[in-house]
Amino acid sequence: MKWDIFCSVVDNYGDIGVTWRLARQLASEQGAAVRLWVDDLAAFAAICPQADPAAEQQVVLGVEVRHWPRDWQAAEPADVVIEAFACELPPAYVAAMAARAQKVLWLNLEYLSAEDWVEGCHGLPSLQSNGLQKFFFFPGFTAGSGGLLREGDLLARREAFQADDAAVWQFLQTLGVTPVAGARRISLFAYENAALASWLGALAADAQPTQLLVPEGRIVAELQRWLGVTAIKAGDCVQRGQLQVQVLPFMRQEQYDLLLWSCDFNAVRGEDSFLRAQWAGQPLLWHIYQQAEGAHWDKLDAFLDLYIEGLSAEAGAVLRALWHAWNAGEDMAPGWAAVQQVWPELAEHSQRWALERASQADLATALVQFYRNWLSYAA
Ligand code: TRH
Repeated sequence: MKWDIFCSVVDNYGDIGVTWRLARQLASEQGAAVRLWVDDLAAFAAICPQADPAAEQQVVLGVEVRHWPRDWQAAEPADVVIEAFACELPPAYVAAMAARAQKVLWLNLEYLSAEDWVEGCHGLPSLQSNGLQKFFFFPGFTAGSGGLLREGDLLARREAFQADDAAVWQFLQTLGVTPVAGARRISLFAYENAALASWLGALAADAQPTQLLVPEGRIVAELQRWLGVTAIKAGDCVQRGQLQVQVLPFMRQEQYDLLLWSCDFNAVRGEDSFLRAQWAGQPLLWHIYQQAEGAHWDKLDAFLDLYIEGLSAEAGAVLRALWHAWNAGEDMAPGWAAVQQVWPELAEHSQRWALERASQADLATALVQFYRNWLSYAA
């Protein structure tokens, strides 16, 4: 079973983050021979530093990673071709797909969304001008969707890690973090956000101490402004009231997962970190990727509608208010105070949510199943 996955890095790390996880899982769990074509190897090397950003071709953790050059060089198409997030395949490659004696399954992997229409569109074919069919594959949170990226042993590994204080401590030490006794540990990964100052203010004034861990990235400039410092870099640690802020280096993707597992609360963004925070089984705060004409608000509320099922009306409303304030750049103080009142319920719910979603077939398994079904139909 040969797979080609094409990833065009639009901005940030979500496109490469998702396709890299998928490629690895298809190779390690599904026995697939995977080529991952990436047009921006520097973004790849940021989440996977053992990769060589200058190599046209390399094998990393069982995946053949290829630079996707502007001037496309002919390559034999695989059995299954995934274009991630509607990136446009090289026309010569598409022509080769059409000319291949053995049929090729062509899939467009879409962005993750909890919106209702996803189930209705998942798996639909679209006839292309060259006679090929392209299928739309939608990841999602419900049974009628393509499922969520989740390695087979993910929850077991996470549970074992979280149950082992020494492992958590040891991991944090590798990042240069010394846990603060009695403090709530929070990770922060977000886009620029006008709500940050009010949240930091609330944390600094809180009765309980907080240790805030911030991988270097787009939020750091606002962090500096609030702290009143001109430059803050990885390794720096600053105390304001009850809040200790530590900036961390941007880390390898596997380490970032461990960071999420090591925290009591995770502020995440985009698509991949958002999902990984759910698998961490801890309460989370989502900074959604902004879309034109505010289209992201429907996406945010669709997720919340699903996520708060099973929570009390009060806890659901509190969570929604907090997420809305964060995404609207509004005052976080009232929402953060309200969240403290329902914290145990939110914490328990986060565990349950992860377990329930894990009962669904994962995305890689669903893709392989889709291919098998297609084969029996195409034969
Ligand atoms: O980087 P993002 O903002 O990506 C976004 C979204 O995917 C969005 O949907 C898309 O349209 C846009 O890009 C173009 O956030 P996301 O999806 O969480 O991806 C971040 C990746 O970076 C994820 O795989 C985790 C990884 N990461 C590390 O490997 N190390 C780190 O230190 C951190 C903070 C993240």
